[in-house]
Amino acid sequence: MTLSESAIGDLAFQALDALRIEIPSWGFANTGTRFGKFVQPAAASTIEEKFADAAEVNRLTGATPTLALHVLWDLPNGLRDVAAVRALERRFGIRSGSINPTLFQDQEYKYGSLANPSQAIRERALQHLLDSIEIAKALGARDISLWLADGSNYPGTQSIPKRIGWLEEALCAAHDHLADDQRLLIEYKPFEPAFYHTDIADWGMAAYLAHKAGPKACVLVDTGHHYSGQNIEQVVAWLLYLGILGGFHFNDRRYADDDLTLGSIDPYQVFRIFHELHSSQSKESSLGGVAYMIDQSHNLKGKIEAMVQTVVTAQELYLKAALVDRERLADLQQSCDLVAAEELFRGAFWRDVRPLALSWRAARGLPADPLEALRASGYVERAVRERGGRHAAVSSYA
Ligand code: AFD
Ligand code: MN
Ligand code: MN
Repeated sequence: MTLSESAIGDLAFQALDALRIEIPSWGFANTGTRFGKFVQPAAASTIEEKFADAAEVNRLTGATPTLALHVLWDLPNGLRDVAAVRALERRFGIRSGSINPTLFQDQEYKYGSLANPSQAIRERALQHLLDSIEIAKALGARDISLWLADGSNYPGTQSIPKRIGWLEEALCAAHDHLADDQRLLIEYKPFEPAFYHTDIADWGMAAYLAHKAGPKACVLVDTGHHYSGQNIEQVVAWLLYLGILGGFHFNDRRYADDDLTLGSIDPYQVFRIFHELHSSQSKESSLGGVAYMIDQSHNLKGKIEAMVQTVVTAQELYLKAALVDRERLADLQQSCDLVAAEELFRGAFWRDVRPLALSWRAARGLPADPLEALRASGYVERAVRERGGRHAAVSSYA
């Protein structure tokens, strides 16, 4: 028995009401590649502008109430900046989201931070992590989202096992510092900026370190942090099964950690990832515990336009996956009715959910087409006028 039209409508509204996606402060600021940066006149350069941009994305999409912050970049004075951030939260109606320590740009982290051979540098890095946890407590932020660039560039230049030991020590100390309602999300990445070994290079390493650190540690899956051909939805299924999936950094990749717009290269993979999440929900695991976060900062696309694009794409793919008839699929899987199972699964991917999204937006008082509404709002043009003097004029829609 297939899903009725009214059941589909109800499921669609439930899915879109439930989907909350965190946007990154760094996604609104000028960034670039190691080959250079093309500055944008509308780019944000203050935390106030980042909150303003986040509020605009939330006004347009209705799905992005929290803003991920990067310590040092967004809170250069640490705890002393918390009051100002709180005021911005109230002013723009956007809450602080995950707190991201910054352990990869200071000169002394050249040979690593928490896994640096120098005990003094390891201690300094750990202190920054503990300070970041304190900032998260002061902001009422649940998640500390940790990515380390630690690694090495040449064989034989570092002891991998010693670095594992130093990471265990640091992450156990950090875990003990967490409040009861906080979590430490450990992100993995196969390479870059380290090009021979990265200390936390895959989900197994991150899962081990999370297990070692304690029950409030979990794994963060950045969808761009996998080798070509890797079955990411299988990793997601394993982490859900183990109960240690903390969340995602959404973006897309063609070759490496390209931070392209989610779904721009492989939307079917995003659909398959969301299917694993919806399926785990049917196993009473708490989907609410999984943090959906975007990690992108476009060099060429207009910053706010690209963020709206990512959110709308995530909503559509999440909705497609929500409408898989999972009961029927389970029966077909059980009976190994391969083609029928595949046709049901990929048929859900090919369903055009834009009419359902449109009626949800209408029901929630949101613009029918968030991208068009952004263009019609003149928000970017105002930002260019207010901020553009800082940079060479480059059209943000070029
Ligand atoms: C870079 C890293 C990693 C991290 C992000 C924010 O590759 O994804 O989460 O910066 O610090 O993209
Ligand atoms: Mn990331
Ligand atoms: Mn990345």
